[in-house]
Amino acid sequence: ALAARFPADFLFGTATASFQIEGAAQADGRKASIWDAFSHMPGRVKGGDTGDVACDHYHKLEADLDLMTELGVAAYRFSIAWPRILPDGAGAVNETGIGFYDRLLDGLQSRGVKAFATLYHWDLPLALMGRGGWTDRDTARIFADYASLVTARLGDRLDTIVTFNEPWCSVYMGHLMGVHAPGERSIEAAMAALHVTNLAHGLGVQAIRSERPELSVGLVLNPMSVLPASDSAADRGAAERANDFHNGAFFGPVFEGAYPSALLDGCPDLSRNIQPCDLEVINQPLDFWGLNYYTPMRVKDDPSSPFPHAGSAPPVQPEKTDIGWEIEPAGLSHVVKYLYGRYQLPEFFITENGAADNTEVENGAVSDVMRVEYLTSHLGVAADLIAEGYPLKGYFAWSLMDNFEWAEGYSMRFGLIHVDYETQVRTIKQSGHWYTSLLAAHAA
Ligand code: GCO
Repeated sequence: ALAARFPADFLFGTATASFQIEGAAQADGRKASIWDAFSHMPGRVKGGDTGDVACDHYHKLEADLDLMTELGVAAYRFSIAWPRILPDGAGAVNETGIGFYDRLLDGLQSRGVKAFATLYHWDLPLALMGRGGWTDRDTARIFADYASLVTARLGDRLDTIVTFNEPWCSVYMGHLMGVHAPGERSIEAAMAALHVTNLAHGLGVQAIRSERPELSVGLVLNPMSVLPASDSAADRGAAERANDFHNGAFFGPVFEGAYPSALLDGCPDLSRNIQPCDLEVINQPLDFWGLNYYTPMRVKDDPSSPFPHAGSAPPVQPEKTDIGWEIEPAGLSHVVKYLYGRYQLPEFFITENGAADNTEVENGAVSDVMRVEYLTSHLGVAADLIAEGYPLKGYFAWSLMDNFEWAEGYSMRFGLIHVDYETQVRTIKQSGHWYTSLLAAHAA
């Protein structure tokens, strides 16, 4: 059975992010983040959806914690809304905002659920955007102050802390592709944001460690599982460059203290952001890292496009999730093997994995069979990786409940629990019940 393939101390959990679930956008002193601003701009988010109410988790905290108990998860991965506790990004602390996370952590502790916190899951205080946001070097220092504050005030009840969630998305989707906040489309901005984000990670780790040296610190990345469209030398070259651009841009500085030379050559805007000693700061030893995996990236050589000169190639597997992403569990083992072959990495958790399956409630139940199959096949690969000796310590299903799926708004449902956005009624889906049985079998 699947459950028996995971060691006794393997952690099973679920994950969420503040902006995607909390709502209460103006409650108790919270101010706007770049995602509040972006989602309120016409045409940015499908259906004009915003995070104003989301799952109203801010007001439904206790009931949502009880749902975690009902699911039987051993760990919960969530993020802290920076603009809730430091509404202007820096300066005055909003005690009511901290109070929310106090209640969350106390609630997890009393239920025996481990707390995995992320400092930054994309909700930059809007006040900091006025100074350039992630393209402004000062933001890295300000982030470190925020990291110190959280560690000092909440760190005693955290099992782990993570600086950034998927900086690939906040850097490239936010500054190069323009589909996420702040919606910029510029390689110059993206290269500045890349370096400032990496620097903020390094300064953040230092700040956390000086506040609470015993706290386990990590970084959550969404490395691309880059698969060449063919075996030709040209497509394999494209895959290598795509690895440098999408993965090396983060793994290089964080784990080796250097950007890939092909990236420095291919994106000359990067170098001018780098100051002496930055790479030493970025290259902090980490206790663990988190891997988010959904789908592979297939590439073919495309000399006419900008660096990394890699065009996207069509999917190979016929099945897709409702968001249109190819279902390819082998991509998970591919990326893990590639990364552990290429870098010196500490132990890791799968911090996100899941499927958009928009099955609705019918007669009080949600038969999300595709999600169950998706989770089963990917957990099978996770178990194979453990059997092969990779240091995988836990798995977090994305997501605890349906939520604000960024540019897709509420149209894409990733939850183990269904949310009716009209009534805020929660219904545990078939996948949720399936996860509960898996966890029970594992505990036994
Ligand atoms: C993340 C993710 C989540 C998404 C999930 C499905 O990057 O951590 O973007 O916030 O909801 O990946 O797309």
